[in-house]
Amino acid sequence: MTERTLILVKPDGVKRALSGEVLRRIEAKGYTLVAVELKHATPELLAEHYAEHVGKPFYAPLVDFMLSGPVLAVVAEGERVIEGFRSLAGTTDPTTAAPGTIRGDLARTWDLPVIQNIVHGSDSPESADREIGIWFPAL
Ligand SMILES: Nc1nc2c(ncn2[C@@H]2O[C@H](COP(=O)(O)OP(=O)(O)O)[C@@H](O)[C@H]2O)c(=O)[nH]1
Ligand SMILES: [Mg+2]
Repeated sequence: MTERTLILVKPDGVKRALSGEVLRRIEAKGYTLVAVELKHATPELLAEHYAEHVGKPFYAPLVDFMLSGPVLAVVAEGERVIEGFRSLAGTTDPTTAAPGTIRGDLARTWDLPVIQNIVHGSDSPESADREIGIWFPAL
């Protein structure tokens, strides 16, 4: 079943010039790019995007981090792309993310309390629909 997912190259990835590397891995896996746009988040947009995390101890540092520079917003399409991209991304903590994954290969902890892990990927079809609507309302 073909589906779509929302991927973000977070400000750390854009600053470190890894946007192309992330796009390369998405395409090399065989997924199709549907939309790619450099955007600046806002506090309001992030409160929607990270609704499940509002109020958690790491929410404020996470928002500061996500506002610290542009993000590359991407919609990718393919068979089971939601799970597939999460697998390409690796686990949340980049220190222990598996080598071979984007986070495992390219990210590490620089300055807590922010976990800088290069990418975001939707975690379910419901999240993907919701997040694509937030970042690309015209799609
Ligand atoms: N400092 C800190 N940041 C976190 C923590 N958990 C999550 N984050 C950050 O918040 C983002 C969203 O968290 P989550 O949805 O759980 O992880 P993801 O789906 O793997 O990105 C993560 O990618 C991290 O950047 C935490 O325990 N501490
Ligand atoms: Mg998540």
